[in-house]
Amino acid sequence: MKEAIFHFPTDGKPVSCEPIKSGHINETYLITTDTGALYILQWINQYVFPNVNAIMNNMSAISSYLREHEAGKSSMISYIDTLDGKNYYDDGEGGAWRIYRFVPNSICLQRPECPADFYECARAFGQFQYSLNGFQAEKLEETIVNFHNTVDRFRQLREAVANNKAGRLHEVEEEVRFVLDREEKACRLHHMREAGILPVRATHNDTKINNVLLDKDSRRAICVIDLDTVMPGLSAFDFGDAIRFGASTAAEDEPDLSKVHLDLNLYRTFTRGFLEACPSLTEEEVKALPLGAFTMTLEVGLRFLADYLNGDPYFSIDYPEHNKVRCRTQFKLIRDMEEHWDEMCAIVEEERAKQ
Ligand code: GN1
Ligand code: MG
Repeated sequence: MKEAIFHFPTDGKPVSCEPIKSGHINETYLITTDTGALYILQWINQYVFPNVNAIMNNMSAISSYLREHEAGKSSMISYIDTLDGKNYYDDGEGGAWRIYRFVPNSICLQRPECPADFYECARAFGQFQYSLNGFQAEKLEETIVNFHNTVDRFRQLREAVANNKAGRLHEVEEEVRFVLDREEKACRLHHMREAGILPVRATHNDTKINNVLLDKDSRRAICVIDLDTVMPGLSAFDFGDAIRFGASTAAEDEPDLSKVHLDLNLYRTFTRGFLEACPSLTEEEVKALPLGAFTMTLEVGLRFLADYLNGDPYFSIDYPEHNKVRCRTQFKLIRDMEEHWDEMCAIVEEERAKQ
């Protein structure tokens, strides 16, 4: 049992604590009490999120906005204050902990089991974006500075290559070249943001399918979770990250690259759900969605690669080559996107025309 749980008010006495393996950054546990109440306990990784207050402030800014403007339409999990009234528990050893009540009958998926699951996720992320349409993004703190600043991600990769800290550069020279060859296209979204062509919004920024809770029976989306990276960003980030993860035919760490493809049917399904649920996107934003998929895929591949070169300080790994395997799946998806680029753009156009 994690000691931290006893710093929160719970219905009944906590009797069991099971780790939930989901995500590469924080640690998550399911707590059961002797009255059968269920809670999710989370340890926040402060190497990645040094400013826990910023996360919690962003979350309350968003939840009060949604409560005021969207009563009943969008739901959000709410964290429970500690026994001494704080919004997280600091264990004094660099650990920050928080809890919320397990959402009854909810599941989260690592991959869509059918297109309808992915459609539900698309609607959930689209709805999240739409419901924050009037929210002033600049009210949010940057919980990770330059998180989707692709230009800065290239700088970080170059630094990792120059330092070759883990002595692994010789293993991934081809991957490094692959990324550097695509720098211009990968940084295009960032420049469009800077030029004011694309509006800056409050975005989720980590739209993996496992960040949506679905109802176990109806399979309808309940809400989006993991709001730690909600920050000012581009709608294309949320669309793109969801595609790179959920429209792939294989897991993010599939070692057999022949199994990794972009599934264009899933891509279409997601596009439809996202556009239906988020009618507030500008024409430029809709046109930029395929570029969002390309950018998010290349960027996270670059981040896995840089982490591998740095000796894996950022993403949790199950075996030494894990980040290298992850970066290769992302680059395989990029190759697929390049091959099907015109189709990707056409699908967005077709689905937009149907709205
Ligand atoms: C991390 O921990 P998780 O799975 O929610 C990462 C995302 C990456 C993702 C890759 C704060 O998210 O940016 O896209 O891994 N989150 C952070 O699977 O860096
Ligand atoms: Mg997550």
